[in-house]
Amino acid sequence: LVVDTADGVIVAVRPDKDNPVSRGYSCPKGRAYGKMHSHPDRLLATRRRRPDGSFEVIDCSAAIVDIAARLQQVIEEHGPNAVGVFRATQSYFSTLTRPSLGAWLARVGTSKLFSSSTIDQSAKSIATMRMGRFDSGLQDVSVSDVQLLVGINPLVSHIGGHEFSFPICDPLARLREAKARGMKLIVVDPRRTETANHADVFLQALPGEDAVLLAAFLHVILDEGLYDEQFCDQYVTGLESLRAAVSTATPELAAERTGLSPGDIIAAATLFGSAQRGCAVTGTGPDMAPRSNLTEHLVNCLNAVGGRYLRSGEVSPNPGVFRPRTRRAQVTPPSREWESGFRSRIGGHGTINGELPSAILADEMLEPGEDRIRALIVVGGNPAVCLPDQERAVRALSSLDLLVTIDPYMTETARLAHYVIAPAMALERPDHTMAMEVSFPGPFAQYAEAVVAKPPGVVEEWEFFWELAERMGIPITADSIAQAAGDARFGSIVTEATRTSTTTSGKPTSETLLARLAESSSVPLAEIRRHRHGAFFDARPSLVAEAVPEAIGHRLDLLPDDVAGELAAALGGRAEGGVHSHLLVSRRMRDVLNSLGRHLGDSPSYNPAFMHPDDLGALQVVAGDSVTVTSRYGSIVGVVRPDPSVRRGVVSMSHCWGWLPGESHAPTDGGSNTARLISTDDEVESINRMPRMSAVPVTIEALSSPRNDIALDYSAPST
Ligand SMILES: Nc1nc2c(c(=O)[nH]1)N[C@H]1C(S)=C(S)[C@@H](COP(=O)(O)OP(=O)(O)OC[C@H]3O[C@@H](n4cnc5c(=O)[nH]c(N)nc54)[C@H](O)[C@@H]3O)O[C@H]1N2
Ligand SMILES: Nc1nc2c(c(=O)[nH]1)N[C@H]1C(S)=C(S)[C@@H](COP(=O)(O)OP(=O)(O)OC[C@H]3O[C@@H](n4cnc5c(=O)[nH]c(N)nc54)[C@H](O)[C@@H]3O)O[C@H]1N2
Ligand SMILES: [Mo]
Repeated sequence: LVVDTADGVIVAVRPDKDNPVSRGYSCPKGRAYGKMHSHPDRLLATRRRRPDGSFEVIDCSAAIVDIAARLQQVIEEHGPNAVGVFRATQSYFSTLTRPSLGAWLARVGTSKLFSSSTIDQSAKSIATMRMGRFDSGLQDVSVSDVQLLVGINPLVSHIGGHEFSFPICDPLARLREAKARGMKLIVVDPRRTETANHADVFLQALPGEDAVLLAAFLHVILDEGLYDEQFCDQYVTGLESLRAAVSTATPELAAERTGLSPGDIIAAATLFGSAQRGCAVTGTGPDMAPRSNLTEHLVNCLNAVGGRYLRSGEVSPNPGVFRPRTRRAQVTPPSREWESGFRSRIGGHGTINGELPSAILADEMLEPGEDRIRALIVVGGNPAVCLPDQERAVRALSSLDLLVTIDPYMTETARLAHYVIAPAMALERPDHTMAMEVSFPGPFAQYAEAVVAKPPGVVEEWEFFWELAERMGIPITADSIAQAAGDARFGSIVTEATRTSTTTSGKPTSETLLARLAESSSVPLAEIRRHRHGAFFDARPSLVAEAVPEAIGHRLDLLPDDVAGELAAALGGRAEGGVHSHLLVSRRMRDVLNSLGRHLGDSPSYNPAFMHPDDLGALQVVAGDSVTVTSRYGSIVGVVRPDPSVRRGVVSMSHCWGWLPGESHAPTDGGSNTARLISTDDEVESINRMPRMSAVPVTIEALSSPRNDIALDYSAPST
């Protein structure tokens, strides 16, 4: 982005034509950055909640002294596991945040780390840890003859990186380039999405049955011999068991489950299987629907039997810059992290990438017990609206001895907090691309100075953890932060050395810390800084290397026992959910990022219930009318909007909207919270306890007083 300033104030945010990744592309959320910084609702100082519920401004350092004392008391009385952290979307966008949090967590010694990823796409981690990973990476959109996209809409979501085939920037241009080369696009989605509009084959499947659909793809591909025998001989195990397991996954069965025709399923599977190169990828759709862990496993099986990975000697598109790595044509075997180490007292869950499942977070706060979470720090997230089962989540957040959130706005979560720390926003701090570099299409790096001065009352997230650690008598250091950044998960897991380091050093500046993290870079930071618009640092193309000797003989496990059981259950029957009229699916909206940006003025003021016009006709409602959307677990009001791109029988609504339970508003003022329709106990996946957050069975009924000018608590509609 290019930012214009006048007298130290942001006046415009524009795309950067000279940036080789974005090439002059920008998304509306990026262009809104200026507004987000200077919005009248922006917090410019820390707040503390008074006993009467109102908030007072307090000096940040004084707040940190209080918070440190209260945390120490909790730890003394109940141990470190009474302290929890929820880190979410905005903690990923500044390089120093997660490593400093990781270094602090290691010193505290708590295992209670939660994040948005276990209510997002952690099925991908489960699948990788159950099957193993081929380290060279997938044949992505830039080198493919075919792409199979299942429940992902990169043209709007900009979801990107090595797991997603698309880079995060300028997805439409990249798709067009690939299609001009002859790439065929297959899209599976209950909505004809912006991405599906470019598909050669669009399968408008009913949601929630992707596992059976993909099993049928495998059935066709293995039957017709459309797989890579040589690759399978060398790198997989379980091929014959998989073949037997999908023998009953006929195109007819998948057709019955998904509402597609057997012929269309066979044609799509054949197109995918007979292409030479290209992979299958998913987004949030299948990972939020039932059987998400199985679905991801079958996606990986499709890629594995086809050998859809880069081979040694091929160009490795993104070897990284700040975190350089050699990609190798070899298998990292299954790891099943959750089977050893810490177990949660709620549900007995192990960790996934060092984190516990967020579906147990509310119970971890509510259920009596010694290591009950009594103090929670929230970093860049809004758990009061994002956690499934909102009522329980808010009850839990309200029950804490100490809730601290670092957030530039007075969000629903902030209103429940004891302290709200006002952070510096993106344009007020220097940063580089270390944390994001896997999302770029090549070895891109950029360093950006702060564009405008940091307002006096705000701190960077890393400074908060630095000062907090110091006040708690467990200092963190530039070295320990760098170590946490050096971890494969960028700040999740921390080594023994970090845990025990006690040497204090003077507080660095952001610049020196960023430089410390860049010491492992393949290009000197000074050289990166010379390219103000960023650059690809690939003087010599990096090639995929041969396997290391220890990795020879490692194989991808196509059908571990637990997956076999899940597959048999999926083929045995639909993921039913009682009597219902529609299936609710998740979706992203263009101008908002989860709960962020709802109040900026340009974006819609609520999250419409998008439905097919014929479904609206059947309900005798018209655009703007209110309906109740009722699941087995809760009920909300939605304001309908006709959308012929949505399959009949499906309602598509975005998440992280709405108010706190009990607050009364017109449905068009702030929208409604779909998390109220979700259970964290029933219909959850094993291992990561992922709730059923898409393909949720709901009954839709017209409200007797359908106009939206009525004020009501949308949680308890008065029909
Ligand atoms: N503008 C904008 N961009 C965003 C976000 C945002 O809020 N706004 N959020 C960001 C975040 S946090 C994330 S995780 C990513 C997500 O990135 P994506 O996953 O690409 O986001 P969605 O638009 O929700 O796309 C999911 C698609 O899955 C479909 N779907 C739902 N259920 C099913 C199902 O059972 N089966 C199949 N096959 N499809 C299904 C939906 O119709 C939808 O089109 O986006 C990121 N980008
Ligand atoms: N029912 C249902 N629930 C869902 C989903 C769904 O599809 N359906 N999607 C799930 C997914 S994929 C995700 S990722 C989660 C999202 O859950 P969260 O990540 O918790 O939600 P966000 O709204 O992205 O929260 C980001 C917060 O960071 C704040 N923020 C903005 N800028 C900064 C900054 O510079 N520093 C700091 N510290 N904070 C900042 C914002 O004000 C906001 O409160 O929701 C999940 N929940
Ligand atoms: Mo997400």
